[in-house]
Amino acid sequence: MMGQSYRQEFSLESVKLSDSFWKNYQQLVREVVIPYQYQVLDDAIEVDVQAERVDDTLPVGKSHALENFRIAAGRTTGEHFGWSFQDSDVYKWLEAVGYSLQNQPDEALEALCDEVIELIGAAQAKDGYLDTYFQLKCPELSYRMLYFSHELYCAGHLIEAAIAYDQATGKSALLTIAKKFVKNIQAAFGYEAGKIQGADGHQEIELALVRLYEYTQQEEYLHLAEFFTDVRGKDPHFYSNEVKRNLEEGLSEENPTIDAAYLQANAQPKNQTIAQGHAVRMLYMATGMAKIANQTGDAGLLAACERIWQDVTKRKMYITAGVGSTVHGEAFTGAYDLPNDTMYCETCASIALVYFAYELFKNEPKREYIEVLERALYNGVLSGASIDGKHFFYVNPLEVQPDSCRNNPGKGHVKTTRPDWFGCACCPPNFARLISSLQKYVYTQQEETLYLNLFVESQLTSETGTLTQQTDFPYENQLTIEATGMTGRLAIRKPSWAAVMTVASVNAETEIEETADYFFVQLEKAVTLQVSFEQPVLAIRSNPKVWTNSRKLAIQRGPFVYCGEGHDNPELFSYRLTTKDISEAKVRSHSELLPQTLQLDLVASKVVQWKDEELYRFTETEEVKEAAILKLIPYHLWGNRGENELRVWFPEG
Ligand code: FUB
Ligand code: ZN
Repeated sequence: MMGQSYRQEFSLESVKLSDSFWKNYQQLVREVVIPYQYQVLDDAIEVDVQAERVDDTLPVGKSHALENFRIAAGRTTGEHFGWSFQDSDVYKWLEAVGYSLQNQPDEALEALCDEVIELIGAAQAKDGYLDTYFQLKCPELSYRMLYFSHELYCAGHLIEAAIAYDQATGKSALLTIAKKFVKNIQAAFGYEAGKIQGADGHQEIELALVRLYEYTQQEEYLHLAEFFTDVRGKDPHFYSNEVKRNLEEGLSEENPTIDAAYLQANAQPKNQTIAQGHAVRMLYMATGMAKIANQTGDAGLLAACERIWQDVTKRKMYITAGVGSTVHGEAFTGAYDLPNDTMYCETCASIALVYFAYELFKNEPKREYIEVLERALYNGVLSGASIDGKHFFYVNPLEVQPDSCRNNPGKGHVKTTRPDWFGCACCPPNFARLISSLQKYVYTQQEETLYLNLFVESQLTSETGTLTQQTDFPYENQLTIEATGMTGRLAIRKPSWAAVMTVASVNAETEIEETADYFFVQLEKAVTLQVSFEQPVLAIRSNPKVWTNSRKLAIQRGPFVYCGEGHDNPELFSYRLTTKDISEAKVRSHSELLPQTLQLDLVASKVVQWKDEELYRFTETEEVKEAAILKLIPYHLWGNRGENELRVWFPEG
């Protein structure tokens, strides 16, 4: 069952992007985000490094990520600074560079990476172990605090970086370092007597090991991924026993209460039924499970993935594809609990949802996976970075009232503008690695069917031929697809936001079959297809069980969820609107944000303001309203024009 070639993910090299929307983002990552992030990781520029939430004990002020490696390598002296997973910031940056170099070679950048890789190699212990936090602070606790340590999480990011860099440059130094670390892990973990029978508190290595297997075809890596996925939750007391043992042996004085469900370790993953606990961990775990199932055909694991998927997307996901409803543990909460102003919606969690959706799609090509993937990409992921590429959101709110964020400690994590950097900097380089590998998600081969998942101007070169997509989507409503030398059939997704979608062949007689979700087109001959659709402005309602959105409407056009900002709409919280206002919205160009941005103007209404000293009234039965224009922009662009109010869900009326 290994290496099923009929489920094919295309390499970055085989898909060339020319799309104006995404190419601009990739260019931003290449020209601004990557150099900026290096300078931050190297502490070479003055930046305001903020805590991701209100907690005076969190590391702030600097990154120190590269310096930690220098100290571990013995090239300088000092103490480790930052989170136990600070190393992963460097690995994720390297991974982003690996993809970027695949898109566009850059000798100077490659030389810089080679230096960083040499440094990482120098920091690695002789036995392959590599984690600057434990090496510098408490070597006696390595692999003994898995509930907290992130050693294997970092190893996972190292593996992913190593693959990307090897693909880009053919240079295997980082891969050699990663494999050496894996050997060390293999020697320490496993079902064999004397080995540790537990997994990292933060999943990541599982999905990375499957990627390493895919890249090297060495089955030992897949087996290790299976081990970590199987052992998790087998003994629900594994992590609390770890704590007890360290206390008994005098190795640590830490005595935290372990919540196995928070660590998704209360049951084995194959038996899990809901999305619970830390959101990113949950979704990285589910991605790993889906990747294993894709390689082994493990139906039980896939069924568990599907249960988790249903729980996330039918009960716990925001309209922006943000997930994680609470700052407390950066976690999922209960079904339909989707507060818009205290939520977490970490950028990494939406990125993880993209990964999970894509792996499920590779297992079974259902449109719903790509629908969520697209929703996340254009909304909850893109909102993670500013258009200048140097500011980032960790938490992505759907409703912001700046005064309330300042004064209400329950909203201390909700930043009103994107900071330069975070003490916990997981999101910015995660953003960079996803954007620079975006073309991976555009096409997927499933047996004889080539799926066109995303409307992105690009050229795919397959083993037999080429397929090009020409379009100025999302700014225009058509695609021209040309296929030559291709075999099988093409499946063109019918996005649920599209109306009146048609596909016609303009040069050859070819069979086109339409289903509810796809157009299927035979590709035996060279064919040119004209695809057209409309992008109506759509009103969205939540399931009535989402109490916070009761009698509220959100607005979407094409893949973009729209939002209002105080900058364009003073007294933003006074607006009311109807489905008719939404359907009659005028689409016009917006001049301040990204080129070609489309703004929506709605003739809505606005509640007439009361006198300031009045807080409540007995007598009023109807709100007194006046007509007012509500100007909306794509959600991902909010917060680029200074601090101001934000709203996605508007009261109906
Ligand atoms: O713990 C590592 C990363 O930092 C997580 O994925 C994020 O949620 C943040 O806590
Ligand atoms: Zn993050």
